[in-house]
Amino acid sequence: MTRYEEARKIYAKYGVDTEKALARLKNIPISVHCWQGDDVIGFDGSDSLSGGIQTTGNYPGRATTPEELFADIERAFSLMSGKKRINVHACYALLGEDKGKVDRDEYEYKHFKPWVELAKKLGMDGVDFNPTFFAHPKMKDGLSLSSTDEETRAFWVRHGKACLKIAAEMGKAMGSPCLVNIWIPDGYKDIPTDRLGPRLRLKKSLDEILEEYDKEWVIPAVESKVFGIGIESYTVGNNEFYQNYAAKKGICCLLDTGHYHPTEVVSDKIPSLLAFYDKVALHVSRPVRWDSDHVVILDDELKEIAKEIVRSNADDKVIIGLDYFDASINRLCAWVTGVRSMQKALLYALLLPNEELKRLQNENDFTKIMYLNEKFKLMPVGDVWEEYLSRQGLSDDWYEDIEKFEREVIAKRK
Ligand code: RNT
Ligand code: ZN
Repeated sequence: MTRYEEARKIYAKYGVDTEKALARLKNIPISVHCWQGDDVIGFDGSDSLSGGIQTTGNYPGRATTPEELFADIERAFSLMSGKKRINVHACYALLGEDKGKVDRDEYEYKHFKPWVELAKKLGMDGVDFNPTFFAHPKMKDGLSLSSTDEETRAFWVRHGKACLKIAAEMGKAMGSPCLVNIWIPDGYKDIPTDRLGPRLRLKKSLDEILEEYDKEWVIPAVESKVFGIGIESYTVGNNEFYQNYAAKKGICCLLDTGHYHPTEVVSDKIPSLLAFYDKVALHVSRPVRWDSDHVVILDDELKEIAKEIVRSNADDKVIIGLDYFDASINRLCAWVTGVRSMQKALLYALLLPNEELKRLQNENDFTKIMYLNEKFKLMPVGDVWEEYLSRQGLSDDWYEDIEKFEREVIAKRK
């Protein structure tokens, strides 16, 4: 008997069907962020990051051209399993001869077509998109959509509108709706004297951006945050602002796991939002003491998030995207580790006796819940994971591939 067959029997004893879990896991898409590959720099002219977010580390071989980033993505994706999407930021426009001539408010689908072609070539499920409201000279005093300067505000509104148009084309081309996530860094380093004004300006800007968009192919979302580096005292787009905005507007909330207070968890927010929203989007990240965007690993909170998705039967409702950027280690390894960790967490959750656990809660039997929870921590989930990978021609021994790519490609970069 193989290890998988043995594991299957062990799980079956508790009424857990491993085959069902494997089939479900394969169909849960993960949107992989393009920005882990080049430390969030992009191709449209910026050479450093701003907006209160920061990459740390100097690992050699960062992709500095579209060719390099595409090659890295192709190699990294070859080590990832299941359904995947690519999440692209507007600063990753391939401007070609338009470079220096068109600004972010004039970007068009043609500047992103190569991304769609890459997604198709690699058999991806879809493409997601983000306007880039940072690392750009048109940010005025650190503000974009909430700027008091009408010219600045209008520029960023035009950027948002342009992105929604591009996203509609992306969605159509892929035959899968495109999530467009709006995150802005706007805020103040020190205590503001007007907290309402900037929020009203942001609301007005969002209304203008969302005036018109393709409802069939675009899913707009808004991402809140507590603070950024250098923007510690006040964030215009905080949680209350965006959650109310999204509810009133009938759009989606995006929860970034690094964007809440340290003891607050996103796992508990998912079912609360599902009670009101058709869809909830995630940026799965790993905050270490702050919104540090460490690589996602299989930790307790990731498992809790996965449990909420699985137990709410929200495979199609929770849009899982990753958002981290570690510049201190091999960037491909970072990518693959995050995707695999998310999937391992989902598999772990799928292999729990969820129906029984729910029944026990309703019967107030927390003694048995504790017993089962602890028991299932050491069940042979690893053997089921290996089976999942091997059915897709992959294995859990993938480090050599990374070493090979490091030797043959990364080490040769200037
Ligand atoms: C920043 C937000 C935002 C960015 C990306 C690059 O704190 O998490 O989502 O990380 O858009
Ligand atoms: Zn995020």
